[in-house]
Amino acid sequence: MTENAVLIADVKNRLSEYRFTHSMCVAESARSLARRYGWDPDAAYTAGVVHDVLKEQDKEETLAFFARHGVDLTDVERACPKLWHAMAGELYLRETYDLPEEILRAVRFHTTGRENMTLPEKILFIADFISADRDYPGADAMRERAGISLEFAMEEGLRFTIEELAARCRPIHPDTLAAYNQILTQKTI
Ligand code: DGI
Ligand code: FE
Ligand code: FE
Repeated sequence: MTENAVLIADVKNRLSEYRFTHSMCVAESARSLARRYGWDPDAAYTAGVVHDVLKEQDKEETLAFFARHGVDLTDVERACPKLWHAMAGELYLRETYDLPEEILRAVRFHTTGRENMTLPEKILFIADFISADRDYPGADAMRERAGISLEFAMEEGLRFTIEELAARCRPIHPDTLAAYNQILTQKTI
């Protein structure tokens, strides 16, 4: 597996200081969730470091990158550039580094979530909501939920995302809805 120092240098090079700090904070929160819920803390840290690696890449460049890789975006995906960095990030990391599949998948689904999320996918998804740099209203409530169960935090995070998108008349990706529906219908607390 590629050393963190190499990954951190790449991420630092590609992101503004603000977003680099965010990435390092997500790495810390992913590591602590991994310790709490039983994933490899080092893998979780790495996933946090790289999760937003292409977040600031130009839209045109990202579309060209998709075209080169034969990625066919759905209508919703084409309409939502905010979703691109997760899909493109996975592809970029896959072709550039030797990272475990579980990290690549966690990056791929960190923005939308999906049905049947794995533990690493859930951990990165929640780590992104509760990292130390997050100060939205409700951030502390999310941190508390994350200490109770990942699903309890996922429910709130997905509801928050869906409500905000609907309020702004934005399309909601089917994976986001599938994650939300599954969390609600399989709810145990
Ligand atoms: O990259 P970050 O800002 O750290 O966080 P993120 O990868 O969770 O991206 C959050 C953004 O993505 C936020 O503006 C909402 C948007 N988003 C998340 N799920 C969906 C979505 N946008 C659309 N249109 N549809 C979704 O299902
Ligand atoms: Fe992101
Ligand atoms: Fe992020």
